[in-house]
Formats: sequence, structure tokens, C-alpha cells
Amino acid sequence: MNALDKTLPLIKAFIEKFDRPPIMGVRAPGRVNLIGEHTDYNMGFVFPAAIEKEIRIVASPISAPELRIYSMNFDESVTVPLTDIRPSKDKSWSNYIAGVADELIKSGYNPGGCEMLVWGDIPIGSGLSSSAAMEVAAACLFRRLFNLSDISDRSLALLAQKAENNFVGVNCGIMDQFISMMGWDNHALLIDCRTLNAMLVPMPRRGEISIVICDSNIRRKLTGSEYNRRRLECEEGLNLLKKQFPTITALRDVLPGMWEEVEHTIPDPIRKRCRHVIYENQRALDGAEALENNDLEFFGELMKLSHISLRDDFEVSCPELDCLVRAAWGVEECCGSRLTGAGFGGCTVSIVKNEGIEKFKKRLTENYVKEFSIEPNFIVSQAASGASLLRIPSAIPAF
Ligand code: NG1
Repeated sequence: MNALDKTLPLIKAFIEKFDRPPIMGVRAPGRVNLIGEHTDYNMGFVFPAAIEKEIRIVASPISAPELRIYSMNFDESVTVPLTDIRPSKDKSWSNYIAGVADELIKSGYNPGGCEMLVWGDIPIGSGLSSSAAMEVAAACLFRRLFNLSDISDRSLALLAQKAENNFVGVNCGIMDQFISMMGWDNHALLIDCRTLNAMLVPMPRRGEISIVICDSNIRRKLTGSEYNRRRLECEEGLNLLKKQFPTITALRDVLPGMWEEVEHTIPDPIRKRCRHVIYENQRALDGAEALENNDLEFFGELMKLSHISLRDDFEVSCPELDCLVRAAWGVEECCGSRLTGAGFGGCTVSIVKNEGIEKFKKRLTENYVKEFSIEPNFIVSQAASGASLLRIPSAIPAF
């Protein structure tokens, strides 16, 4: 299917809804983190890739100072007055768009009114960042529609993150908006969460391997409280380590060699939490280098070590994720597999040789159904490009 084929149904639905064609369209992808988990809030490195699941928005400006938003997925409409933007309680999907407009206005910009139609195929609540994709798509759309071209991609990603922090009320880091904006076809992105420097790394063996995401269908119930507890434990570890290394300001400053000298002085469970972060940070760096060198075997080993560390030291896995990862490790064509995201449910990410994908899906499904009587869902993707404009034909074909 070419790109326009995917856009035409949105154009048709827009015309039905708003009685005229859209003049502009954007897309922004979801993402999966390949390695570097629970390192972002310790100022360390993460290594995500954008995936071939995305949010699309088509729109046209209007003179009234309001956003008229229609969600195709929810079949719901919301009107947001730009002079008085407030979060919606019952149509919370619209807050990711309204929040971006709010941040733009707070930053001194002047977005105008428009009619928008939103559509997406990123599963919601699976840890694949559908919310960041919606924010980034909205931010790119407003920039283009209202001539705010002095805002750089990087500033726009930061603005989208602020919308999530301030308007939606989720205290996320920058990874999700950054990769949704900056992703590149067939590349993963090593991001330094302290400096925001980022390096694109080509995925090896194009056409031979895929990223396979497996949704455990276990919703992440404990994520909020346990996630916050891990963050506090990392802070506690940092404060203990500062006594021995007074110049450090984040766990990312503690290199494995430094850690080995002092590990015995730190009590559990703080010791285990710090150990995960310090080595995981190194694994993210080593992982980027491994892919750069086409060394999928080493990358797979690092993924395995990452999962074991998340399971035993950071203690954020669960029996369901462990079952899926164990099954994946047993498939010959699987180069590496681990849980991805915060943990406590959600998805695993694996790198699988294309010829083994069907066998991989079958094996994971059999094992998982046998142990938990739950069917997992799969997404097979290549690393995708970041946000971009959609081609909207000037002559709309007759529908
Ligand atoms: P997921 O589970 O992908 O939403 C969460 C955090 C990330 C990061 C990871 C763990 C949010 C919105 N995101 O990601 O910033 O800390 O856990 O690596 O809280």
C-alpha cells in the first residue's frame, strides 16, 4: 500500500465531517525502546526506534479561534476554544492536542483555529507511545499550518513533552517525543538524556531482520506506584554514592569501574537498583556500538542481560513477561529479546530473522496460552522515520 492509499480514507472522512477537503496532513510514529531501560530519569542513555504504527492528522484552518477535532478511532468530536483551553475529562484523547496548543500559546506563539481529523493504529496503553505520537503530530501540524517555522524540531519535541507534563499531567522524560520527531528510516537513535545529543545508528541486515513487539495483554497496574518507588530508590542510591564520589550529580556519572569499588558499601535493595542503572547505561552505549558494527549476536546478548537485570535487580518484570522472553530466547532465529518500557506488564521487544517470524509467533503464543491462557498480540515492524508531512493531493479523487 502506498502512503497516499492510507491517507485517502482520512481525506474522505474529513470531507464527510467538515464538508470541505483538508489542506494539510502530518504523521508521527510510535516507538519501542531497544535497550536502556530506567536510565532516562538517571540522566543516562536510551536507544529507541520509531515503529511503523502512527498517528495521522489531516486539517484545514478556520477563522474562528477554536480547534474542532474529530477522532476517527473513537468516533467523537471535541471543540477546544483557544482563548480558554482546559483538559477534557471524558474525551481525554483530545488533551494531547489541546495541551500542545496550550504550550504554544504559553510560549508566546499564536496558533489559529482549525478543523482536524485524527486517526491512529498505535495500540493504546501498551507502552508504544501513542500519546507522544499524537502530541508530536499536533505540534508539527500547528507549526506548518500557522507558519511557526522558526521552531526547530528539537524545540518542538521539548514543547510536546511539556504538554504531556503540564497539561496531561504525566511526568515523562523526553525519549518518546524525541524519537517520534527525530526517528529515521531503518535507524535506531541513541539519546543522551542529559545533553539531548542524539546519534542515529543504522539497523543491520536490512530486509533480513525485523523488530517484533509482543504485547502480553497484561495492563500495567502497578506501574504508577512502583515506578515512582524505583525513582526514589535511585535518588537514595545517588545520595549514598555522593558521599564517596562528591562530584556526581546522577547515577549516569557512576561508571562500572567506580561502582565495583564501592558496591559492597550500599545496602539492598538500593544496591540492586543502582547496579541495574549503572550497567544498563553501559549496555545502551555498547548496544549502539554493536549495531553500528553489525554485531547482532552481541546486541542480542546485551538484550538478554538487560532483561535479567530488570527482572532480578530492578525487579520490574512479571511472570508473564518472563514467560514470553524465555520462549523468545529459545527460538533459533531470535537474535535477542527483553521486556521494554517501565515493566509490570506491557510488551517485550525482540529482534528476529524474517524467515523465523511465523515460528517465533507460534512458539510464544503456545507457551503463553499454556501458562496463562492469554493470547499475546504481535507487531512486526522495521525502524521507521520520524514525523513528516503527508501528501494531500490538490485534486481530490471522487470517492
Ligand atoms: P513506558 O513504559 O514506555 O511508558 C516509562 C517511562 C519512560 C522510562 C521507561 C523505563 C513514562 C511516560 N515513561 O516508559 O520515561 O522511564 O518507563 O525505561 O513514564
